[in-house]
Amino acid sequence: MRIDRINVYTIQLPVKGGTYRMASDDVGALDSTLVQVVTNDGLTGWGETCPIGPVYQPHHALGARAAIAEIAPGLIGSEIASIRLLAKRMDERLNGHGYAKAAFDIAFLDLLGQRLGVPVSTLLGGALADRVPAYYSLIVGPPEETARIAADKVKAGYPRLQVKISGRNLEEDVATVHKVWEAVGYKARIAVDGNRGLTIAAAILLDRLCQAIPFVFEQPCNTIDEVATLKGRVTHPIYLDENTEDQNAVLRAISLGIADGFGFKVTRLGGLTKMTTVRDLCAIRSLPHSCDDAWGGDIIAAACVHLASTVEPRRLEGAWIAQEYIEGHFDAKNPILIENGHIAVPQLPGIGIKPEPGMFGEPVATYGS
Ligand code: 0XW
Ligand code: MG
Repeated sequence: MRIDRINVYTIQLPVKGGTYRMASDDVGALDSTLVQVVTNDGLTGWGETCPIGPVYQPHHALGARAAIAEIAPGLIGSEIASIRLLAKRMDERLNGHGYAKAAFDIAFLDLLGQRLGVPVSTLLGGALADRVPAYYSLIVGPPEETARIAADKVKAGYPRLQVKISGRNLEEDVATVHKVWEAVGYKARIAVDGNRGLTIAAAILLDRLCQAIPFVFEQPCNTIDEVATLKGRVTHPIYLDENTEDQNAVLRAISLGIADGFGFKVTRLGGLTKMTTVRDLCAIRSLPHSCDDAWGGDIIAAACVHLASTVEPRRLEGAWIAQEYIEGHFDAKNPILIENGHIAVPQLPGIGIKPEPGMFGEPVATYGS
């Protein structure tokens, strides 16, 4: 099975409700990039990468497409057999840019799964469950309203909530955390996500002012070094998200003991294959983590769910997919759906998503024949 052609498509994914608000940025529509890898024996594999705007991480949609333009010509004619060899080939074309390579990694696993007749979860080591928990992300908003949505989402079955804070005064952040806790109590696990926005001082004060509330503190400050200084000065467990820019950052955070868990993004870590390494490092140290991406449609959602199904359930902080914030699906027959706060793991061979023909329009780039 050799690669004959690579088509690159784009789709705009507008945010339901208008704005997704985080400390680091407000976004209104996300620009997703899809790669379609066509083989000489007529199989088609799909991958996707969709940064949540250009500010959240050092990634952006045009950057992904520029990186794909460097990589794609060198992949034409390659055998889809060894994922490692394909990764090596991509590294020989371009240094870094894992978030673009991730789209290819997903497409290669999709093809290999179809060829072998197994779902991608099997290629990642094997599923431990046939459905995985999701979590709901509450955007930065007024305390009362945030608490009301939190209570609704718990009623809808979500076992975990992420409360976004920062980018405003401390009083509102503290009030939001208290109101959400009063509204949901122990009915859901809570993460409080600063999205890099708090100073060290503000993180310490928020920790003290919410002392009795059980939550994990996600990416409170901008850098790994700032977050490291919080260790021993705050009482809430600390999770890293944005700072885990690659596998090495995860290894460093684990070995320095500065993270109690992680919010992982599949494309930021360079794809599903690279994620299996950090997943296993976390298993060695009993560290919890989520299986998310920053944004994206059903292909990214499926990738997150396949990966999440391979994580020991007691350490799985859920899969975050953008479904609650976007309209429609790529594959009407097999959409990735959150039901009762959980997501069924696709059982079809490959990634389990076949976008409707023509739904992305004409390719923005084509490589090969
Ligand atoms: C909740 N998310 C997974 C979606 C947005 O990309 C932000 C992100 C996070 O945890 O920071
Ligand atoms: Mg986060």
